[in-house]
Amino acid sequence: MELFLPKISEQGIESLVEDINQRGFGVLTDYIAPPVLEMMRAFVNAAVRTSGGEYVGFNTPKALVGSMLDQISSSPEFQDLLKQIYEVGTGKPGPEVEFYQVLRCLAGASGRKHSLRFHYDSYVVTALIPVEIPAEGKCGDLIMLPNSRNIRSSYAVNVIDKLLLDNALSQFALRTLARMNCLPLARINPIPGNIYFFWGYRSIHTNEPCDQDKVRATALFHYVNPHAARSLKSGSRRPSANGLTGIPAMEVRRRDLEQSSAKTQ
Ligand SMILES: O=C(O)CCC(=O)C(=O)O
Ligand SMILES: [Fe+2]
Repeated sequence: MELFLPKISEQGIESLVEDINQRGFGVLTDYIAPPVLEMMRAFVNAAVRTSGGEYVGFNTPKALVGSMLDQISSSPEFQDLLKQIYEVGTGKPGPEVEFYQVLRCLAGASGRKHSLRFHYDSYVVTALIPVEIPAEGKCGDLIMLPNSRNIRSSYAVNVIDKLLLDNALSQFALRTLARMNCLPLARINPIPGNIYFFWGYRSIHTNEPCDQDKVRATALFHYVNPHAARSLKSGSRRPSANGLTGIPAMEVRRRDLEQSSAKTQ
């Protein structure tokens, strides 16, 4: 199927960036055409069936062939969109680098392990395409403390930020405060068809769990790791050969901590 993505005007990009800066996220409605969304859903449903109704994740374009998500990341319009958001948001030229692309399918009891893990992404721009979101009950909102840090000039400071967040005490405190409504959280109830953008590197964020008998699938596109050169030197993990991330949550967090990515290798 041919992929058609709407072209976003310069003004459209500017208002997206303003939204990301002001309220934590920007959204383009009806960005993904219904037949394309159907193909993504068919891919997700087949993957969840194969995994016996449990969590499954993918993190390479190769593993996503047939889902249309590989075509999105290689689309010049889409690449340009993220590049422009980066450029308007940071005032720096957007480098020609590939996205670090992930598809996460939350399902079954294991879906919980992949929820409520507050983190910073390793990449400046995060684009999120909701593929399958439960229509009722707990649907797994994305919650965030928008723009809670700046882009660190030093890799070491970035690691310290992550260590301060990636420990049982901080995670417990954030979960408790979030439950008590004591945090200035931005909340996204993602609507399939739309695409959402936020500064993943700068914002503490996570998804809430969804009901175990439902599927919640989101595709993520990450752009520009500010510490890519440093991450390369420190040696990063490669995604598995088949791009299937069956990664236990701890490893996802370690992956983030180590700044490893498909892109930097
Ligand atoms: O699935 C989501 O809503 C967010 C996932 C996320 O933050 C990530 O994979 O880095
Ligand atoms: Fe994230």
